[in-house]
Amino acid sequence: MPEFELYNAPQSICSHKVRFALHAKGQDFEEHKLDLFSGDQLTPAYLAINPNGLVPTLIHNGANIIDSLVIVQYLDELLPEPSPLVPADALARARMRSLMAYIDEVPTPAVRVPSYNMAFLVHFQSMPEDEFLEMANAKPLRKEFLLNFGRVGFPEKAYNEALERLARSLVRVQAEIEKSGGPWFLGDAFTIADIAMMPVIIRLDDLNLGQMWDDKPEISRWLEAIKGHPAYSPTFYHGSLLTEQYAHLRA
Ligand SMILES: N[C@@H](CCC(=O)N[C@@H](CS)C(=O)NCC(=O)O)C(=O)O
Repeated sequence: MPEFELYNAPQSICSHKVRFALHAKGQDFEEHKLDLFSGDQLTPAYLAINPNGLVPTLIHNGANIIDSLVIVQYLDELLPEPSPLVPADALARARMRSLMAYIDEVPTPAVRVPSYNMAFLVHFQSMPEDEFLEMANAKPLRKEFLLNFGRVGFPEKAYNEALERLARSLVRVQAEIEKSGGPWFLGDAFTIADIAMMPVIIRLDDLNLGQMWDDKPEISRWLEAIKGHPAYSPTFYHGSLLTEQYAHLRA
């Protein structure tokens, strides 16, 4: 049995965080890819290791750990050297965690709205109503989210609100980089706060919304630094970006 197994999905933003952390740690793992549109995350066998019915789940020596940022923190506690992902100073650690909490509360849920409307809608549009309701009702955490999405997409008001929240998040992280002097959110040290925001910015870029930070060179530089990190390429293997699957996004 491999020491680490990761149940995840190639395009899932939460999976990106864990894959990035595993690669940043130089840790081998066996990857299991779930098809989230076929409901692989809702089978009894998967719910037994992740009762939230979401990816990712890390299995370490047979024990399951769920929730992406919990997993990343677990990996860092287990494998702190040579490149710890948390600052040594307690105050800096608190600042990192405040930022992680903000990212988990504001931009991470918000980016799901354009993702679903612009890319994932095609999976649901042609689904018969009873099949759609059955899938939505089976979701332990995302039932209401999917029902609100329907098979037609989130309404314009919800879409605009999500983009507005994302725009405010960009202002917030730009301010963090300015305050710390960069290149990372907390200055010289690359931390879990950077990993938390990384898939949100990559997703916006992937959805052709990169113009949202045209006036924020700090974010462009941060994104270039992320793309230059050795963990980036193995994390974003072919098929991890939406533009690699959905031709209409490549326009
Ligand atoms: N807080 C969780 C959220 C996980 C999550 O939302 N995963 C999404 C993919 S990014 C998922 O599994 N979606 C499947 C579904 O909605 O049924 C984490 O960070 O791991």
